[in-house]
Amino acid sequence: IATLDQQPLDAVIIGAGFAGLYQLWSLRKLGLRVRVVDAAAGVGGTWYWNSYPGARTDSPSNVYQYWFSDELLEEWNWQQRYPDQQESERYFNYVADRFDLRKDISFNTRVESATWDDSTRRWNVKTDTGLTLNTQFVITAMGPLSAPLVPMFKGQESFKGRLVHTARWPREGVDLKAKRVGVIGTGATGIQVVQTIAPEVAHLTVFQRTANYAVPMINPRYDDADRAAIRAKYPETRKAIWTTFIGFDIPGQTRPFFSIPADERREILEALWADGTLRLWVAGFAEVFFDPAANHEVSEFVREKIRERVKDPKVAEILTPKDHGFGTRRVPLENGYFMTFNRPNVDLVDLRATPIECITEKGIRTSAGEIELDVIILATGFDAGTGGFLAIDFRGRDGVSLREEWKKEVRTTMGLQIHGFPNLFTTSAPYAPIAAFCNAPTCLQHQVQWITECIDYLHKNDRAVIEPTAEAEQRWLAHHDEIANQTLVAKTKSWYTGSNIEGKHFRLLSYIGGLPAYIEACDKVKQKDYEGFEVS
Ligand code: NA7
Repeated sequence: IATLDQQPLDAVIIGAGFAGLYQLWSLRKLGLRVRVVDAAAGVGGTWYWNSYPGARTDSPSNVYQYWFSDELLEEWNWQQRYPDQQESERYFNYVADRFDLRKDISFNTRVESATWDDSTRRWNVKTDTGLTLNTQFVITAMGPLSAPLVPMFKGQESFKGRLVHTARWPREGVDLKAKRVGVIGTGATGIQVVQTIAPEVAHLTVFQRTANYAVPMINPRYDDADRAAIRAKYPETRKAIWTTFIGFDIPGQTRPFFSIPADERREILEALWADGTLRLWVAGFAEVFFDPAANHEVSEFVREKIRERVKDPKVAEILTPKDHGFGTRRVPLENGYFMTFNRPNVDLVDLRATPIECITEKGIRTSAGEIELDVIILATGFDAGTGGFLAIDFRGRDGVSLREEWKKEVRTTMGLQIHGFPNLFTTSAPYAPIAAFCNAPTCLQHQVQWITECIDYLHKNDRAVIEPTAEAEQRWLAHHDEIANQTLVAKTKSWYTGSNIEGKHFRLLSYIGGLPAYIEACDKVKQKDYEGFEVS
C-alpha cells in the first residue's frame, strides 16, 4: 500500500466488472499507469456479488462478452446460451488472468471519496483500507445495479432466522434445504430465485407487491458444433450489436404494428414468444414502447400466457400484471416460474391485498397474520443508476458535492461526464442507455472505447483537463427528456424511473433513443474535437 500511495497515477477505475476490466486493458494499451479499486474480493462486479440461487444472464452469451480480443473469442467456450452466475464469474476470472489484469487491481477496497484539486488539476481518491491514490482521471465502473435496496421493515432486526439480500448473497451459500423460506420481490431476481429454490425448500412463500410479465427462456447447452456455428457468425454478430436498438444481434420488426392484419399479428407474437429469448420485448414491435393500443394488445397476449399455466385461477389472477403494460418495466426471462405456483409447497401472498405489517422474531406478519419462516430472502432490487455514485463522496470543482448536486437534479452529459467534475468519466451513469435500454456489455464497451479515445486525444494534444459545459449538459438532458416523454416507459413506476426509491426524482434514467442514435451522438462530439466540452 505504501508504494502504491506514492505513485501518481494516470487513472483510477472504480469497479472490476465488465466495464472496469476492459477500461484497464484499454488504458494500459495507451501506456498509462492505472489502478482499479473494487470492494469485492474478486473480479466480475455484478457476477461476483449476485451469487444467489438461479442467478443467470438474460442476454445470450454470444452478445454478453468482450470483443477486444480475437484470441479470447477463440479460446473461451460458452457452455450454454444463457450463462449462470458461476459461468459468468469464471469468464471474468479467465479474462483477468489471460490479460494479467490482477496486478493493477486492489480488491477488498472500497472507495469512500474522490476529491478534485483545482490547483494540481488532479483527483485524490480515498478508500476504506487507508489506500489513497492521486490521479489525473477517475473512471467510474460501478455498474448501474450495484447498490442494493434493503428495505427496513418494522421489527426486521428482531428476526431470529436468516435474512439475506440477493445481491449480497454469502459466498459460502445459504442452506435452504428443507427450510421454510420467504422471498420478498418478484422482479428479474425474485423470479430466478423462486423458480430455482422451490423444489429444494420445505415451504416457499412468495411476497408479491407488483405482478410481473416474463417470457419463457430456452437455454440450450452448447457442444463443440454449436460453438463452431456461433463463432462462424462472430464477424456478423460483432457488426450487428452496434446497429440494433438495444445492442443485441437481432433486428426488430420493421412493419408498423397496425398495418399487419390481426391474425398475422397474433402469429408473429406467437413466434416471438416461442423464441425462448427476449426477442418479444427487445426486437418485437417498437410501438409497444409508445402506442397504448399496441401495448395493450401485446400485454393481453402475455397475460393470457400467464393464466394458461397457473392451475388455480385465483393465484393466476394475482400473478397477472394489471397496472402496467408489457415492456414498460424490465421483462425477465423465466424458466418454470409461473408453474412453480402449482406446487403444493409454494404459496403466493398478494401484498396489495395483505401488506407486510412487520417482521417478527419468527417470520413475516401481513395484515392477514403471521407466516413463520427460517430464511427471508430480499429480492428487492437496487438504487439503480445513481446508488453506486451516491455511495462515494465525489467533490468536484470548488468542492462541489455530487450528492448535493444530485439531490437537486441528477445530471450527466451523455452519461459520460458531469459538469463541475473535471476528468471524471462515468460508465453506466444515468442518461446513457445503461442497463435498461441496452444490452449492458455492448453499451459499456462503447463507453469504454469513447473514454479511451478521449484520454488519448487529450494526451496527444497536450491537454490535461476535460469537462462538459453546462449548456451541453442541458442540451443532452433536453434531448433525453424529449425522447423519454414520448414513451410509456417514462410514465411507469419502476427502477427505470427511480420510483422504487423513496424520495428519488421521477425521471427515466436510461437513454431510450436507441444505441445507434447514442453512438452517433457520441461520435459527433468526438469528430468535432469534443464539442460541448471544455478542454484545457
Ligand atoms: P427489481 O426489478 O427492482 O425488483 C424488486 C422487487 O422487489 C419488485 O417486485 C418490488 O416490488 C419488490 N420490492 C421492493 N421493495 C419492496 C418492499 N418494501 N416490499 C415489498 N416488495 C418490495 O429488482 P431485481 O433485483 O429483481 O432486478 C433488478 C435488475 O437486475 C433487473 O431488472 C435485471 O436487469 C437485473 P414493486 O415492483 O416495486 O412493487
